Amino acid sequence: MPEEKTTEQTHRSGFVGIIGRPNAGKSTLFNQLLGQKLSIITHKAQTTRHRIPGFYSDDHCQIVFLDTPGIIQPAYLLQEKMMDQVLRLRSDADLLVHMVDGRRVPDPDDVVWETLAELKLPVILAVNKADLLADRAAAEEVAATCRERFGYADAVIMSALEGDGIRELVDTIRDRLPPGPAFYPKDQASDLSMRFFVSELIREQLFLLYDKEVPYSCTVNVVEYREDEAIDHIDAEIVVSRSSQKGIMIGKKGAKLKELGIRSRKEIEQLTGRQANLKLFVKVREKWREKESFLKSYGYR
Ligand SMILES: Nc1nc2c(ncn2[C@@H]2O[C@H](COP(=O)(O)OP(=O)(O)OP(=O)(O)O)[C@@H](O)[C@H]2O)c(=O)[nH]1
Ligand SMILES: [Mg+2]
Repeated sequence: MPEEKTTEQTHRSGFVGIIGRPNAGKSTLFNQLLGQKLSIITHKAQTTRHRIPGFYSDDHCQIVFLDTPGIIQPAYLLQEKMMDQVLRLRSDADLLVHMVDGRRVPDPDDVVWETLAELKLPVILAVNKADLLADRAAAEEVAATCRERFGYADAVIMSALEGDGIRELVDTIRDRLPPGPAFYPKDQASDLSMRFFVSELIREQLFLLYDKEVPYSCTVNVVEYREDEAIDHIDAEIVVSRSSQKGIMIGKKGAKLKELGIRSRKEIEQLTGRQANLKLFVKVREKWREKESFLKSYGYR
């Protein structure tokens, strides 16, 4: 039987927030859905700090996925801003995907359940990291436990890392979206600037290269982005929150900062497909994570 043709009346579109505890695999899923690396991924918790839109388009639908920071109980203003990005979904999203690391179902008193209730939207459960579970039955058991704690509209078992279950998830989402036209041209992937993606790639390498609390005390700010014919000239500040962190950032004879620059440049060149001349500077902004004006100027609104 020929596939039913999508018409203006049957085309679907909507906004879908991806939420869950830190490290559940939200950004891994987001990138898999979009077929490209828009969000940064590390093995460390609280990698994502912003709400990042990514546009999934096919002949039948357009889904604006919103990657979000992991849900936590905020301890300082930056974390409050991160949680605002999640709570804002209440008015901006049609539907949520709640991603759970199959090995770590949140406890009944976890802030995640409260947040889900607060958002008042239909939620699809995604039991992730199925590749690390014994078998399908173990994943089904995780889904059943989650369903005792929240009234999900549907559930999917997946491995975002291996790309398993992605198709099923997209089909499940599409069936629940309202009819409507595309919001963006179908070949567009996001509406954030190249400056933003570049600063994120540097932050990713920073998370991977530095230990303990240092990555959590830093942000990256692209201050100059100039395209020449053959090469992009990019200047970026690494902002730290204490003067003692400046030395750690730079390392002996500047070796650590140099390494960060080399690794970041490779990632940036892969994203842009162009040569990059990247310069990094370290700047101390005492307690920037707790100050509204700094947060605002570094894009944490
Ligand atoms: N084995 C396995 N690892 C996964 C899977 N999905 C994600 N990971 C890993 O889990 C870690 C966290 O992944 P992220 O995608 O950054 O998780 P996140 O939920 O976006 O984390 P935050 O941004 O910190 O909230 C990374 O090391 C991923 O490679 C999966 O399906 N299987
Ligand atoms: Mg993330």
